[in-house]
Amino acid sequence: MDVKHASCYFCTSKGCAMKVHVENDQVQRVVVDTDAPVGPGTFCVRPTLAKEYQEHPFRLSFPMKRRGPRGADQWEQISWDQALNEISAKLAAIREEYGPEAVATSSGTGRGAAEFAKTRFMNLFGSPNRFGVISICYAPRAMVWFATFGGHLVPDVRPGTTKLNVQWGRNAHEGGRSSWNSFLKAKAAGMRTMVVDPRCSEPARQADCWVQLRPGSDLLLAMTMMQVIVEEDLYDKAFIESHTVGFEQLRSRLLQFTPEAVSERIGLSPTRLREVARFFAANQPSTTVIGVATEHSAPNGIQAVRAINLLRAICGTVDVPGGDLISSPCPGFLPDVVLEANELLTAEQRAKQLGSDRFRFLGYPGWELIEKNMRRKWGERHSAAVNLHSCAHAPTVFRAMLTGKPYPIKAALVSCSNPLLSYANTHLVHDALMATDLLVTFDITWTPTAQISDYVLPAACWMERPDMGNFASVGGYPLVQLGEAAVPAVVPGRYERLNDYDFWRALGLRLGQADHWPWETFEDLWEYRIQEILDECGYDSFEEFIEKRRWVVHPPTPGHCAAKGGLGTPSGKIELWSSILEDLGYDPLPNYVEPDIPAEVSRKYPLLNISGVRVMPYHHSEFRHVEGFRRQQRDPIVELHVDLARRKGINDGDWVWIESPRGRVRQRARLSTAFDPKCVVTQHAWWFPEQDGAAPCLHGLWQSNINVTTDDDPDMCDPLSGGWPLKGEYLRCTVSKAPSPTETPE
Ligand SMILES: Nc1nc2c(c(=O)[nH]1)N[C@H]1C(S)=C(S)[C@@H](COP(=O)(O)OP(=O)(O)OC[C@H]3O[C@@H](n4cnc5c(=O)[nH]c(N)nc54)[C@H](O)[C@@H]3O)O[C@H]1N2
Ligand SMILES: Nc1nc2c(c(=O)[nH]1)N[C@H]1C(S)=C(S)[C@@H](COP(=O)(O)OP(=O)(O)OC[C@H]3O[C@@H](n4cnc5c(=O)[nH]c(N)nc54)[C@H](O)[C@@H]3O)O[C@H]1N2
Ligand SMILES: [Mo]
Repeated sequence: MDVKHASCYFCTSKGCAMKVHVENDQVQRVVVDTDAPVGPGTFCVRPTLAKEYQEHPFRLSFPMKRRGPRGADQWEQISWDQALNEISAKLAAIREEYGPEAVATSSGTGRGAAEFAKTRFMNLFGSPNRFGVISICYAPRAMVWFATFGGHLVPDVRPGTTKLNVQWGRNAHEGGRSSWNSFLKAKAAGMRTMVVDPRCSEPARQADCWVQLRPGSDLLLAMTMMQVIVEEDLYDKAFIESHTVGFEQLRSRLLQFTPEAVSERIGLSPTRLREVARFFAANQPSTTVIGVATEHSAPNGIQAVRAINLLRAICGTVDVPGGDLISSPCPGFLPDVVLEANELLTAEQRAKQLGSDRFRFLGYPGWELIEKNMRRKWGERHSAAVNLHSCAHAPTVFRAMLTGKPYPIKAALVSCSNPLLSYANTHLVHDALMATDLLVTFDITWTPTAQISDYVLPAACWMERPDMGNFASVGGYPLVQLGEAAVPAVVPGRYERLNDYDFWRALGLRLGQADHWPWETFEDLWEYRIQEILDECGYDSFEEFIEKRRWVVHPPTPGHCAAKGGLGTPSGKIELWSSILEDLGYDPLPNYVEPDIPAEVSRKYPLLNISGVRVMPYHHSEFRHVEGFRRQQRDPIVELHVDLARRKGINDGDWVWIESPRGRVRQRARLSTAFDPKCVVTQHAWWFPEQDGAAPCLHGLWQSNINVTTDDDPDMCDPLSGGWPLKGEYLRCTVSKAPSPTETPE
């Protein structure tokens, strides 16, 4: 039996090192490589289910072309050549008639390190309309770092130095097993812990300080903590003096955020707010991880992220040992940004990116300002990749598909994403995708989105391709941790899959891009990216690197603030007052925007829906088809406070309607006392592969998928990122007892 070293992509962007035991090109067993710098330790159950996943009959194995009307679940198996020839001919015709911008791509949470290839394809094709969930996940948080600190922040959890570990709107217990590992280690090493969460999550339960705020009030909390810290003289004057700009403006802004002024909206007493601020200030240096809940809390999401970062800055815990360090690119490695061919998309085409006139921070306007400064600090090989830091605004793209305004979007290429489950307002997304002339889904398994597509193409999974964690390519941590394909992507007669890189290249070759894809295989590409590292180690090839080394790590170091030229921001300092936001026409300091909710809506839908809390072992919409995963949780769960449940006559295990102005779905009740009775906690991305694939069922798409109830009205989106509300004041609902879906499928 062979042991292959692969990079796991069962979840977001981690690329944990795995040992895959293989016999006759078949996976036998997968175990975590505990020697690697990054891994889940012993916490992750997913590797034990890898074999079942890789071999599953629900996987896509050959290209499929629709027969009959869209959604009829009638398919013809075709060859890759036929599929790619027909799709590229259609794309060329659309480009001819409507312009390249009429072709859009959808991206998900970043599955594998080939998103740069999609961007390269689109830049060469001439379209700026790559849209994706990056509008609501990680990218805006990182853009705030870039605008404020000129680089990524990474926690330097250092026993003996770090005093406090903060998890702000983050539940590493379910969502990130490697960070859960480090949370436990921090506790064991005697550090204090603080968790900011409306819900008593597992980290909150174990924390020294749990701050139970009202959903969506993070900006107010961070601002009032700063107000107290400044008023009580608990901030780091020397650090502010030497390394920041805009403190006086910030100080004036803080005056309106006294604990008394914000107490009611946060749901904590002024005394408690002062206690929390003092606890934070007294325990420095600290490290803070900010979770996705902030980005999901329009309209105050991205400015909340700013406020939390300013809080760290005024306490002097950035760029110092035991605090949050500013991360540099990995020496010798070519990051995504140099492979994206960004220079080939003209200014004229960039200006057409949908939604970027309104949501400028995450469109080209914001990216171009940031990129200029990142380049000054870090050179060509900085980590502000376009695929992760600039995109079209998905809700605006969907509306263009439906209305042809401001111009038509005729084709959508979907890969690494499942739009019918992951974007808000599923009815609108469904109608928009149905309105296109060409819909292609390139995925690992059948999905509801695949079911309404014209072409459904089989993607290689992580065991079938070489890959690397996103750290040094976009994630900003100077770690290259590579893996090889454990089994082939093509086994004649059994399956013919392509990895994402090969797919975009193959499409590009058919659309006049032949000069721009010199790397024939994904392995060639990796070899090119690590050539300097290979030279330094004296290795000849990618294969030799895998055999002898597999990872290179250069841990970040402190001292960038004081370095010559300073930081990668316009002033070279930490920008408390952001000149980039000012240039984009935004408030350069965090400010609170009052959510605009009609009285009738808040009366009819009084509950705040915390949608999409993570649960192991699922990852968004994935794995529902794998019995080994499903056995661990069969049905979608809505958590209800016992008082609310009692009032509504709902018992533990009952099915429950969750209803909003957009629609209603059913999940099963689990009663709890871990949060305020005005909140409900729902799971997202549920569908049922065992149900009929044909429309209207689409594998149970409409039964429990919480995004049937969420909204993506651009007026509700975050003014900076365009992120749609998935938590916070704008996501309201009501609940009632429902019949079981098996009795009344509706
Ligand atoms: N209501 C609500 N909605 C949410 C959230 C929430 O909290 N609440 N969370 C949001 C967040 S943060 C995110 S990141 C998004 C996630 O949104 P998505 O990333 O769209 O997640 P999935 O819906 O699971 O879709 C991923 C698809 O990619 C496929 N896939 C996996 N790996 C590969 C690969 O290597 N190649 C190819 N071609 N395909 C692959 C999977 O099989 C799956 O069908 O959901 C968002 N949606
Ligand atoms: N098992 C599993 N793990 C995953 C994923 C998955 O689908 N499944 N998805 C991955 C992805 S793409 C992402 S983005 C991450 C997300 O992971 P996290 O960033 O940890 O996000 P969540 O788990 O959605 O929420 C974390 C906590 O935020 C709290 N919260 C809700 N609203 C608010 C609020 O307004 N303010 C504050 N401060 N807290 C709030 C919730 O109660 C929850 O406990 O998880 C990743 N890991
Ligand atoms: Mo995410």
